[in-house]
Amino acid sequence: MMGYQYNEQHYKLTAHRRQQTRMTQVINLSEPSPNHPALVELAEEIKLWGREQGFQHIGITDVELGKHKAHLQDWLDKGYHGEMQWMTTHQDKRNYPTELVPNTIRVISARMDYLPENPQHIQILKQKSKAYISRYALGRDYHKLIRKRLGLIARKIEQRYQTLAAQYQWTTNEVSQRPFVDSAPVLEKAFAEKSGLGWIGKNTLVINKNAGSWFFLGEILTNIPLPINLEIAENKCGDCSACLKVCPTDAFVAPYTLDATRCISYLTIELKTSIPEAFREPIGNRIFGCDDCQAICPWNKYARHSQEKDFSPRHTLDRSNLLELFAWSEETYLKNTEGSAIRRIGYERWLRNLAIGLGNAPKSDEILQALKQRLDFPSEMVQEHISWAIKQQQSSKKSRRKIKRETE
Ligand code: B12
Ligand code: SF4
Ligand code: SF4
Repeated sequence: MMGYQYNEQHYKLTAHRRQQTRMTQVINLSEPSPNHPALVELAEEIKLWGREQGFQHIGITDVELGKHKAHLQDWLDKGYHGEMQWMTTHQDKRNYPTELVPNTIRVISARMDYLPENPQHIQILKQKSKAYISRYALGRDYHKLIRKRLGLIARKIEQRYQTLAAQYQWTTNEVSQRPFVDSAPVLEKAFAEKSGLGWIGKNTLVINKNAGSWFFLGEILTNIPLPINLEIAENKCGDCSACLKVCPTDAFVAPYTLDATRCISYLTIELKTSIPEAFREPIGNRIFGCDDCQAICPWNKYARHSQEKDFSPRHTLDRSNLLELFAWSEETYLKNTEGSAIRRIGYERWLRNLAIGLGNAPKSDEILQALKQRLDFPSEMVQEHISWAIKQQQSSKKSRRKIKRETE
């Protein structure tokens, strides 16, 4: 804390000078206010530093979550989080960021685009012998990259703020900040919307009218009273409901509400156990995540391709054959997914997901043989999925590409 240094010399000043000094004391002891020109300038600098670090949009907001707290509670009460138990813990931290990082009063939200050049979603989804991997997971894991870049920005903010605090003799010169990406108890989409990065669409993702939704979010929680964004982006979903209709597993209970337990992203990435049979055919060749409710969104015609080299597809994962990936040994899997988000599901779930893809692939002896050869893999879950895939390969029934909630 910066304090005013009381000095005996003051007594020697004339009455006039003494009054002047008292006025200066008041100014010296002031708290920085969000409309202080130096903080307005700092907010602009943060946006510039964001661009330098590869972020396309930075916005600043306060910590009030309003309606989002109730929405989250309702979602959890209905069990839409499934096995994601971590969504039910630390609710105080999720609802009140100051419980996560003490003294937080602002959230600096950041957007980083990830769509690679020539994403070919539809082409790969249609070629059923190919593996479809969500376009966000083709390159380097975004968590480390974004957290590191946000950390660099946070350090710059701290240094600049401390210089300003000394210059203006603000009472608070201690900076408390932390960067977050994805896995922490932070309602990232709510803060992004409040920061002006876009609106939360019916598909529950944040959409920007000039950039679509193919981006990651990250944030810095800070105690610096920066000026906040006051303009929330207008919701431009209108009468559209394309995302709700396209979902292969009918995972949207209503616009803006997703039952995660039906979402292919949850089933292939989050779910650690067996994938319920009803969802296996609609999963098709999606072996890691799903992009359908984004790919269909008309606002994504404005999406920009990422310039980030680290997000470029590795090991041709954007267009690999299912059989080729199924042939990877655990060692190859670990080597080829090093530093990638795909690593987190582990080899067992990797094979589980690939077995579903192969069960849905065009009938072929090569696939049947490859499946049979793996039947001795030491995991009951994998064996059961392979057996299912073999049955599918041998069946003459046409696979269902979609299921509806009511028909279950
Ligand atoms: C849990 C989670 C999932 C779960 C659940 C998804 C979900 N919709 O909640 C699963 C595993 C299914 C998932 C999937 C995906 N995810 Co995800 N996921 C998260 C995570 C960790 C938490 C999200 C959360 O808080 N959910 C809780 C529920 C309650 O939120 P919600 O349904 O969106 O509801 C909010 C609002 O919509 C609103 N609301 C709720 N109900 C209603 C009702 C009405 C009427 C209204 C008006 C508003 C409203 O209030 C809620 C609270 O803000 C965030 C990271 C983070 N820490 O925030 C990433 C995050 C949301 N995921 C992300 C991504 C990229 C994906 C996928 C595209 C990945 C993929 N390709 O497979 C898919 C997309 C699926 C989809 N349509 O959402 C990005 C989204 C970026 C963006 N542009 O918005 C995030 C922000 C990660 C990141 N740091 O970039 N994800
Ligand atoms: S990611 Fe796929 S499965 Fe999940 S809600 Fe979107 S379209 Fe449905
Ligand atoms: S597809 Fe249509 S309804 Fe869905 S998020 Fe995009 S604009 Fe909104």
